Amino acid sequence: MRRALVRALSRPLILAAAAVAIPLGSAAPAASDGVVVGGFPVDVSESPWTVALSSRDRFGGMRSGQFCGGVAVGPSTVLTAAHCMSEDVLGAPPGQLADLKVVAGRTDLYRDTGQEVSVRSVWVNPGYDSVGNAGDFAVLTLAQPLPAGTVIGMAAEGDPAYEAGTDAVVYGWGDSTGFGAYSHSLRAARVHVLSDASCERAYPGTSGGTYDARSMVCAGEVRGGRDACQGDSGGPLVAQGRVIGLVSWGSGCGRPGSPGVYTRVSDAVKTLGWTRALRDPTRPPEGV
Ligand code: 4AZ
Repeated sequence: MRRALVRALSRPLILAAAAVAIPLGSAAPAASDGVVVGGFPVDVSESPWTVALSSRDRFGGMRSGQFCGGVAVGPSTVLTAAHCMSEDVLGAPPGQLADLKVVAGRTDLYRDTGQEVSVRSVWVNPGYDSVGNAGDFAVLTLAQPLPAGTVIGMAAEGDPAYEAGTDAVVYGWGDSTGFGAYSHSLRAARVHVLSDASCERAYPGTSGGTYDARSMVCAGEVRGGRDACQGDSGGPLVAQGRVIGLVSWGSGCGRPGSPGVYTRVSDAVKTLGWTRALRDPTRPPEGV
């Protein structure tokens, strides 16, 4: 649950110790499944638009300071979850975090490959509802552009990639067991876009949030097993070569009957007025 993430992240050192103590290859209980439950390792070169959000001041240096995921949608523009920028997670408003960075091109957070780019400004969706979780997106504008080729296109409203049954992949460095075993290497999990009805049934107004099809996408596996998990928040859900969702919330990780809930990227695009930029790929979105 999203609140669990917030609680967990306020104890970064304990988490970091857990990541070391629990080897990723160890047999995890079937109910665990986290990217990520039920996932597999990937090299970031296969998904260069998947970035890690980092603050060593707040989360310690062991895993490059990673605390959330993000997705590069323009050379200097990263989309992430609004809740990743909350004071609960960061301990301060994002503007007061001096070392907020985006890490690109680094599969293994224990290494220093790829680039770290400072975040110049943070824009949090003013319509974000931290109770129901609607509108869970924020835009980071980077101090320098990312290397060419790191950007993925966004799926606009009506894109067939949102149809239930579509194959999708979620990427992240989050919990791979459901028990706080944060991955140091990037993982991915194959899931399916599920009907809005399946998330409406699962989340009619639970303590964790309320499913709202206008601003959320439902994805996972009917039988559970593959899912995003804590620490994956803000990272991309990709279908048909476009980003359709950002990891947002859900009840547990990989549980049957409790799919993952993702921020609907087309809703962010609409709110941000990026629709024109989408139609003209020579003009990628640059901030807001
Ligand atoms: C979280 O706490 C979180 N299983 C993210 C995704 C899901 C659950 C929790 C979906 O960040």
